[in-house]
Amino acid sequence: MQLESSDQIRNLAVVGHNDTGKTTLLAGLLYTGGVFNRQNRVEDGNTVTDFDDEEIRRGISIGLAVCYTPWSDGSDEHKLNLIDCPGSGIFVHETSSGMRAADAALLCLNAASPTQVMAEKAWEIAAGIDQPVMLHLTKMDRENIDFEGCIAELQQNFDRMALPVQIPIGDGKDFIGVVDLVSRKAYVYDRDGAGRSKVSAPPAELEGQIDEWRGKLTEAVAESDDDLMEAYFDQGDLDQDQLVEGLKNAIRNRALFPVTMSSAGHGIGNSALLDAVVKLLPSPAGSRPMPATDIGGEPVEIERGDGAPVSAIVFKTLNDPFTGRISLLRVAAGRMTSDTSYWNARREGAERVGHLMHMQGKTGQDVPQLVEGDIGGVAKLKSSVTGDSITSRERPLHLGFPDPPVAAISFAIEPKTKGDEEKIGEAVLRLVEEDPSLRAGRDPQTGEFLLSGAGQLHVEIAVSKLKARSKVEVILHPPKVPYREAIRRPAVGHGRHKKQSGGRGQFADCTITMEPVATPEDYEFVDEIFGGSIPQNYRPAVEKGLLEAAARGYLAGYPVGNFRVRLQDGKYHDVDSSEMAFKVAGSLAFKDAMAKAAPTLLEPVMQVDISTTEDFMGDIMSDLSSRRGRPQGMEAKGNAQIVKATVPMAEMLTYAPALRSMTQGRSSFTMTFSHYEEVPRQIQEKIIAEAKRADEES
Ligand SMILES: Nc1nc2c(ncn2[C@@H]2O[C@H](COP(=O)(O)OP(=O)(O)O)[C@@H](O)[C@H]2O)c(=O)[nH]1
Ligand SMILES: [Mg+2]
Repeated sequence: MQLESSDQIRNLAVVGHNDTGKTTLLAGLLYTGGVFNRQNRVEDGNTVTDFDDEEIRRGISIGLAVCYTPWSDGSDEHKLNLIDCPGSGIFVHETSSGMRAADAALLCLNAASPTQVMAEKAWEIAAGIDQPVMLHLTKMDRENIDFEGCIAELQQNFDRMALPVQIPIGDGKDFIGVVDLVSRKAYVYDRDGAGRSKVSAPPAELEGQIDEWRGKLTEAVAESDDDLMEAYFDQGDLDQDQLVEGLKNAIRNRALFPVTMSSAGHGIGNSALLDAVVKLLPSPAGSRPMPATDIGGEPVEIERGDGAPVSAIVFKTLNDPFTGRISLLRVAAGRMTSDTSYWNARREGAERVGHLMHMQGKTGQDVPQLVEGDIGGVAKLKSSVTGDSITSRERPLHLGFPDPPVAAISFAIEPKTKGDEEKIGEAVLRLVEEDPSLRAGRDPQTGEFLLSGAGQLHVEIAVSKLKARSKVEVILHPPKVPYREAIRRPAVGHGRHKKQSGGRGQFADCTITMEPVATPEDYEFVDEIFGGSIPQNYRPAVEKGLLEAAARGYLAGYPVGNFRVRLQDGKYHDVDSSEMAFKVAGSLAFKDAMAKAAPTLLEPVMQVDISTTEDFMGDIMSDLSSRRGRPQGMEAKGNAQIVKATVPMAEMLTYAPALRSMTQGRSSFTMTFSHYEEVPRQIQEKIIAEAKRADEES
C-alpha cells in the first residue's frame, strides 16, 4: 500500500504471556483488514506471524514477526504495523526488541486469568522505555469471566489508571460485541470470524454501565491535565473533543492505560480494536523520537519531519532457507528509499539498501520507499546485523537498542557425524545472527564447542533449526567444568633423563623448585643457574617440557596454573644432551615436584544473581545451600528481590530448569564467572577417581 506520511502509521508491539491468543488475534485482524479472506489458525499452522517451522511444530511463537493491515477511520487510510512478540520468558529479548521498534504496546491478557508472568515483564519493559500501553483482554468468549473483577485486578497489578474504553456486550457464549465508551457506539458481530461489525446504538440495558464507566474515564482524563481539570469543574463534564484529545495525550504520556477486549477466535471485537488503535494510540510522528547517541556516545535528539536525515534500526534478522536473509527495519527518521546507499556507523562502512519491502511475516512486497516511522524489510544487507543502525553518511548515529541478556545456560555440542565440525560452526553463526541472545564459541580450556542461551528450550530449538536448515545433527550435553590443578606448598623436583641404546645416547638432568602464587593465571619461570651446569640454549627446553606436562595435569588431567618455577641446577653431556632430552627432564622434574607440593583441584565459582519475589525466597535460599552456594546479600528492585550468591559452576549446570519449576517461571537469573576456589576434599576424590577411570577406558 502507498503511504504519504507517518500520521497514517501505527506501530504496535503485541505482547503478553504464551497462549493468550496474540497470534490468533493478529491473524484475525488481518482477516478483518482484508489482507486475507479467512481466519488462519495456530492449530492449522498457517498464521502469518508463526511462519518458522519450529513455531508451527511446537505451536508457539519463538521469534518476533511483523505483519500489517490497512485500516480506515472513515476518512484516511492507515497502515497498522503489528509485531507479534513471543510470550515465553526465555525469548524476552525478542519481545524487548519488538517493543523497541514500536510506538505502543498492546498487552494481551487472558480475561479468565489476567495475572501472568510475561505480562508483568512486558509491562516493566514498556515502563523502562516510556512506552504507551493498551491492555487487551482476550478470549472473552470463555465462561465465567468477571469483567469488573478483571479491571480491578489490572488496576492492582499494573496501574490505578488502567481503565476500559470499551465494555462487553453479553458474556461467555453470548459475548457478541463491545460498546465503545468514547463514541457510545455498539459494535455487534456475527460469529463468522470476519470481525467486521454492524455499528448501532448500544442496548438500552447497558446505558447505566456505559454512563458509569464513561464517567470514570472522563474523570481520569481530566485528572491528567490541569486545563482539562479546570474545564471539568466548570462544565461538570468534558465535551467530545476535549475527551478524545485529552485521552490521546494521557495515553501517550502513560498517565492512562486504556483497556480493550476481544474474542479473536470468533472475530468479535476486531474492528472495534482497530478503530481504537487508530483513534487513540500515537502515530510515529506523535510519539517521542527513538533514543539515539552520536558516534561519540553522547545522547542526541534525532531530527524528524520533511527532509530529515535517514536513520533506521535493524531490529531483527530473518534467515529463511528459501527467501534468504531479510533484515527488519524501523525507520526512526527521514524517508528511506530503495536502491540507495546508506551508512552503518558501527561498521563505519557504506550499506547498500536494495529493494525495500512491506512485510507479511516472511513474505515481502516491494515498495519504493519506507516513510518516516514505517516498518519494513530489506533483503541481503551486506554487513548490518540486528541492533545496527542504518543512517545517512552525513549524519551517522546509533539508535538505542536493548542489549541481549547474559546467557543463563550452556551446553556443549558435538556433531553426530565426525567431520561436521566446520559445518556446525558456519550454521551456528547464522543462528546467532538471527537471535543475538544465543552465544556460541569454543571454550579455550576444555576445547568444547559451547552453545549458550536463555534456557534449555532456547538451546534445543537452536539445535532443531540446525538440523532442519543445515542438515547437521548434534548431541547436547552439559559442558565440562574447567577445573584446574594447583599446588599448596613449595617443593623441589628432580628430573633425569638418561638412555644408552647403541649409537648416540640421551642425557639431561635438572633440578627445579616450584612454589605457589596467588592466582591461577600467574606463572613465572626464573632461571637461577649460575655458571654452566645447563648450557643457556637448553634452559628453554626445560621450561617447555615442564609447561607441556603442566597443561596435561597431574591429579585428574586438568591444567596446573598457579606456580612459579626456579630452575636451579642440572647436568649435561657434551655429546648425548639435546633439546629433546632436556624437555623430558623438565617434565620429569615437574612430576617429581608435584608429588611433594600438596597438589589440589580448583573449581570455577560463579557470581549468581537471582531475581525473584518475596514468597520464593526461602525455597531459593535452601536450594542454593544444597548447591554449595554462599549468599552474598539481597537487594530490593521494584517489586523484585535480587538474591546474590557465589556458587560453584559444577552445581549450576542444570539450574535454569530447576529454578523454573521451583518458582513457576517467576524468577530469572544471571551468572558470570567470579573466581577459582579449592574443591572440597570428598568431591576431589570423586573427580580424580572418575578421571582415572576415563583415562583407563580410553
Ligand atoms: N476460546 C478462545 N480460544 C482462543 C481465542 N484466541 C485464541 N485462542 C486459542 O488459544 C490458543 C493460543 O493461541 P495463540 O494465538 O497461539 O496464543 P499466543 O501464544 O498468545 O500467540 C490457541 O489454541 C487458540 O486457538 C479466543 O478468542 N477464544
Ligand atoms: Mg504466538
